[in-house]
Amino acid sequence: MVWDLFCRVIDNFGDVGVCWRLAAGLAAREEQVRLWIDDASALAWMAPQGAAGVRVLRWEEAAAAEPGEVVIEAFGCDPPPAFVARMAQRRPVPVWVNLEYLSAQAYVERSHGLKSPQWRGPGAGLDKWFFYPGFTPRTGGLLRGHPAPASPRQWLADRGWAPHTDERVVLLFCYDSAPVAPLLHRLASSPTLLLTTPGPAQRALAGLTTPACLRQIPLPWLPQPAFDQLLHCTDLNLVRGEDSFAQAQGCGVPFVWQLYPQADGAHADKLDAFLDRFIADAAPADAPALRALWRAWNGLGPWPERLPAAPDWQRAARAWRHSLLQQQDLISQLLNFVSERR
Ligand code: TRH
Repeated sequence: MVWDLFCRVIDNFGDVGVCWRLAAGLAAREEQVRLWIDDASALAWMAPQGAAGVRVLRWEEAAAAEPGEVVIEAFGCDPPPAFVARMAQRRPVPVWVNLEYLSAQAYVERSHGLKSPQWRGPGAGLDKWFFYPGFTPRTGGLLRGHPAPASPRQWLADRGWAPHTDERVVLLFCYDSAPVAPLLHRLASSPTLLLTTPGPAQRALAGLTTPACLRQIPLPWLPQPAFDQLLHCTDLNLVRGEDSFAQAQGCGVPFVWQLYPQADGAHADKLDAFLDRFIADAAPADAPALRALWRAWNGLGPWPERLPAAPDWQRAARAWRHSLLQQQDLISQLLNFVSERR
């Protein structure tokens, strides 16, 4: 089938990151994907080779296009009205799916799969379906990334990022608001190689004196497959937003999430909702310290004295990965969801 995937880049890279991963994943299942995007600039480093089966097209050109069998509206981005009008004229009408943001909150299970009949506007008569990613069988699941490299240590060494024998490897991908200084202070308890992503992470380190036993290697922007693999090669991943957060969970490596800050503080509920599930399922030994660390990293509470102990944290991360592997991945679920509604 032909899938029209609409992506409007708000800021940062999650919108395009999720949409690219979805587009490439659908194309890998022999679907034909047209990615209509208003700002494709990040794809230059995120997907330098593109993907067979995916055409990246300019948003404004969609108005003149004939809709395919499926239209995916990412994060409620409102496809161009002229395109929606053509959808209403098409026979059979396309399956129209709104792909929502990822959250562990209870509303997701209540909302996933609901139909929203369109009474007014260019799409009058069409049904829009809500599809929510999530962590439980009553959600649409998660987009799965690229698998671990055969030898993580060799993968790092091939790129000049190999740790010294006694160093743990930590990836830092964060927003400008991240409290990096107290994090470095706690990482300094043992030799650490800190791999920093471009932008806020590297800017934060530039402004700080790094502790003696902490060594930084600034990374370039990596193509998404390489970034996925990197997450498998570390001992701790500090991730952010939506897609790197989702990918880190598939690695069985301890992770800390910095949420996209929301003015009304809604991100605090999102954080607690996820941690409630993670703690209930993976049962980390030092749950209070883990929750304190996550809240402190998001500016929502005081720092714990030390980081959770690594061996148990690794066990919990592997347990969580195992739980997530029990659910069907998002692309498989989306394919079924669409074929049931055609
Ligand atoms: O960049 P983000 O903060 O994106 C955010 C969130 O998606 C948030 O939900 C959304 O509301 C906001 O954008 C508008 O973090 P995220 O979601 O992890 O997206 C980053 C993408 O970039 C992800 O797909 C991973 C990819 N990436 C690479 O491919 N290479 C890299 O080197 C790095 C650092 C990231």
